[in-house]
Amino acid sequence: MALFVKTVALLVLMAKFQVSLGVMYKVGDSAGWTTIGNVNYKQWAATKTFQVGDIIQFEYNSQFHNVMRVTHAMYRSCNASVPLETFNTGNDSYTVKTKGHHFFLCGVPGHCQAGQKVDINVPRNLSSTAPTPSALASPTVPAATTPAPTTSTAAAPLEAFKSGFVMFGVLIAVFVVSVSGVA
Ligand SMILES: *[C@@H]1O[C@H](CO)[C@@H](O)[C@H](O)[C@H]1NC(C)=O
Ligand SMILES: *[C@@H]1O[C@H](CO)[C@@H](O)[C@H](O)[C@H]1NC(C)=O
Ligand SMILES: *[C@@H]1O[C@H](CO)[C@@H](O)[C@H](O)[C@H]1NC(C)=O
Ligand SMILES: [Cu+2]
Repeated sequence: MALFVKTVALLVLMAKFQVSLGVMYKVGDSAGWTTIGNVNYKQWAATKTFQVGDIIQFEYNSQFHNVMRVTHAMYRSCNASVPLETFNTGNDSYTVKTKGHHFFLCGVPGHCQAGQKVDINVPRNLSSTAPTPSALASPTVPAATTPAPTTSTAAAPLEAFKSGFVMFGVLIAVFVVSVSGVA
């Protein structure tokens, strides 16, 4: 029983902090990571709300491109000489582990200058309104106040799903507390 309670408690915590809810974003959507078609990666990123745990997927022809994670200065100047990380499989997944900016460019000469660069920014503020874990101790906390749906972005159904998931976690917590109270 104790293990069960711990497991459920962990699940609830994960739900609250949305640890397991990473979203996969394919850079450039169907165009992928390329210099063809003048994909506007700045615009692509601007329409997303990135969070820690999200997976950024770069799909490209590895004969022609690569992916380098770089500093802000290198990103700005398209300097690929000392990348922080290099990926070159043609299907690379980068898991966002920290808030803030994550800068990527293609290290093939000329490509970054042509616009093959992207800034994945996880706002440092985003989760500051997240409820504290005290909901576990007092399950009656009305955690179901759904985040105000933003304008018609594609992320809206996801937000609804997430808040639903959090609510589910709180329900489980209520259940566990009542069950363990009896036991
Ligand atoms: C690129 O960045 C490295 C490291 O900061 C620096 O040593 C080098 O001079 C830069 N190259 C150019 C062309 O700016
Ligand atoms: C790339 O990898 C993802 C999983 O990480 C997979 O879903 C996708 O089908 C792969 N794409 C290609 C072209 O192999
Ligand atoms: C962070 O929060 C402060 C105050 O809560 C706000 O003024 C600022 O605009 C926020 N920054 C971002 C990047 O959302
Ligand atoms: Cu390239």
